[in-house]
Amino acid sequence: MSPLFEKRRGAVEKAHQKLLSKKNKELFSTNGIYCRYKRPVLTREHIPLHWRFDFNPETNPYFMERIGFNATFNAGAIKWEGKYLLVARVEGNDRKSFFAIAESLNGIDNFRFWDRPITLPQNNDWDTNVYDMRLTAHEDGWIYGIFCAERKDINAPEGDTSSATAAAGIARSKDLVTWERLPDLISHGGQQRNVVLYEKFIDGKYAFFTRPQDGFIDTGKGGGIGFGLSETIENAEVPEEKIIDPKTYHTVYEVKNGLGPHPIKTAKGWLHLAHGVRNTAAGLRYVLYVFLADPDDPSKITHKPAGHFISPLGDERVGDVSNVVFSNGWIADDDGTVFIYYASSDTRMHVAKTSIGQLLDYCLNTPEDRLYSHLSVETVNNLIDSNIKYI
Ligand code: M1P
Repeated sequence: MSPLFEKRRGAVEKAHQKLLSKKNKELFSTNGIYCRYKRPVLTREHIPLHWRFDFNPETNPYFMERIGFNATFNAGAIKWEGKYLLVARVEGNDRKSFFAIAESLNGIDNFRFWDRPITLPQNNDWDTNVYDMRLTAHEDGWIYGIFCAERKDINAPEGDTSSATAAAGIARSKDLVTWERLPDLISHGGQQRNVVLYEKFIDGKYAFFTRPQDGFIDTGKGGGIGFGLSETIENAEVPEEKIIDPKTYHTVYEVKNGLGPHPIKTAKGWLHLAHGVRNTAAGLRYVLYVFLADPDDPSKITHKPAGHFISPLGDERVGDVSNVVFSNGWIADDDGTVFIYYASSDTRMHVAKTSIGQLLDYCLNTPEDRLYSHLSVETVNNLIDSNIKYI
């Protein structure tokens, strides 16, 4: 064994262990709605060394990395056997992303990947790329992962090596290790990303939150968060999709939006987390927003605070796709604590902590977007007026 191999292996392993055992720190929150944590919870540096290095000194005398990874982001989340699990989108240097589970005992630090990434079975029409899994523990007894299955657009003109199509892939598991692949969701609303399966049957059918769009990036005449029912999950098809939260001029979801994780059930309704996209001179800006839906109908919005809930801040603003926060995973604990897992700039994962009480208060008492500047001023003046006797 070469001294270089030994020296480098020791140094790399030490740095990795140090990273995995670092504690996280809750940061003070001025808005009082949620608090961020100081460190990202998952980065590409968290990826196990045995996925990256050849540990054979004969074939890797310099102890060099053989398989490089670019990012870990857009993770689904679930509490499983007392542990906080993230199903991360792991992106290799080859640009392909796949799913891998990382677990933590407290939900805020020391996330460690399981031994191997998820082996996702393929249907006849292979996926080129898969990402952004939303997890649902359905009342039928399965845990479903709904994700974007991306393939080359076979109708693209010759020479166009970029155009792609997006569909909602469906896989299910009972142990999160072995996954069964089902046919992709059939939608008549065009392409699909950001699809979420609702946990209960509605009229004996599977219910999906969708995001129909005309193209791969542009929603075109489509767009908005949709909702549709499917007779079966084995050959899922939503014949109709009603738009429950449309994209809207001069809002934070003017260009497009999409549901994040599965909604959380509360006494006052279903809490939803979504992302909204607007255009700027610097490109698209992705933020998160929250809304509340009827306790008996998760597709009927009852309260919707104005503007963003979380926007990219500080270091979060910079990454592979800058000015983006995106979430497809949150976990509500039995004591009402809610951990929101969000990615920044398509690069790394963070956690923010809040509670069901805070989220409900936020939804019920934050003014709505009244869509005109002068009405925003009126809303501010209303608060000032009501504060006069207290300050
Ligand atoms: O790059 C930002 C996000 O873009 C897409 O989201 P949407 O479908 O709403 O445009 C997704 O590809 C997502 O993975 C990515 O984070």
